[in-house]
Amino acid sequence: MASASELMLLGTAESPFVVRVRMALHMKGLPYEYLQQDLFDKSDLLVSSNPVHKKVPVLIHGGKPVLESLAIVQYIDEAWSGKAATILPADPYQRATARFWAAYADDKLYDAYVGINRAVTEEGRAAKVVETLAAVEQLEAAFAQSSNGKPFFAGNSVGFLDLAVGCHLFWLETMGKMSGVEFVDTGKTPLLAAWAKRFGETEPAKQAVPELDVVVEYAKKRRASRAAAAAAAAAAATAN
Ligand SMILES: N[C@@H](CCC(=O)N[C@@H](CS)C(=O)NCC(=O)O)C(=O)O
Repeated sequence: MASASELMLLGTAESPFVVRVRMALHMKGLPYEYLQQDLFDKSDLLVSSNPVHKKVPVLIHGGKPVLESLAIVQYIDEAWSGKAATILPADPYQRATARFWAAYADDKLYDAYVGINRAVTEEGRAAKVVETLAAVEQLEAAFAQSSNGKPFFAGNSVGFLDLAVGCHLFWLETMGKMSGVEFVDTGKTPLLAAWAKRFGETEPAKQAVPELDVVVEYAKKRRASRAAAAAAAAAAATAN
């Protein structure tokens, strides 16, 4: 049994990758100490624990850092295998498929929706909206295949892929609010829309997902600072 001092999580409230780990810790009923990080002024602990990427989340278990959110979720599942339900599927083929779609969510979906906020032109933003919608449509098909008519990606209860995709939902909602687009739409992606609602009502999601207004404010600030940096760079280029 872990104690909070034995298990520490370095994170930020708005990071989907941190939310994913918090949901896994909640599923296993593990107490932990949460250390909020400032990514604009990184702590010595963050830099020394993750010297390669200097990113959150970092899980520190008994003084040893565990890195990369998907690897951390798998570590939690394996290190506390006897505690609560398992997170990864038992079947090797299902595990491999779940890992494939988890990687898809991080590579394609995350990249697309984050790109909406990072774009500095309307054209760039529109292109990323299209990419996000396409990624969500792929995940609709993945849900149909993985859930096999059951309520969650993992079947009757929340599992690895639910956490892997579910941690991105609040950002899709945030980007949806800011762009006026319903990314997980009951008409176009009905299975995913019903799952998203169901997933949002589960305890792991309720415990870990931040308030939408807070995330919208955060995203607006990030967008404004990027726009200001792009304008300053353009002005400097004209002056030279
Ligand atoms: N693939 C990593 C992604 C982690 C990541 O991108 N974290 C962001 C916050 S959402 C971060 O720490 N960024 C700080 C930086 O890039 O300097 C994971 O799954 O853990």
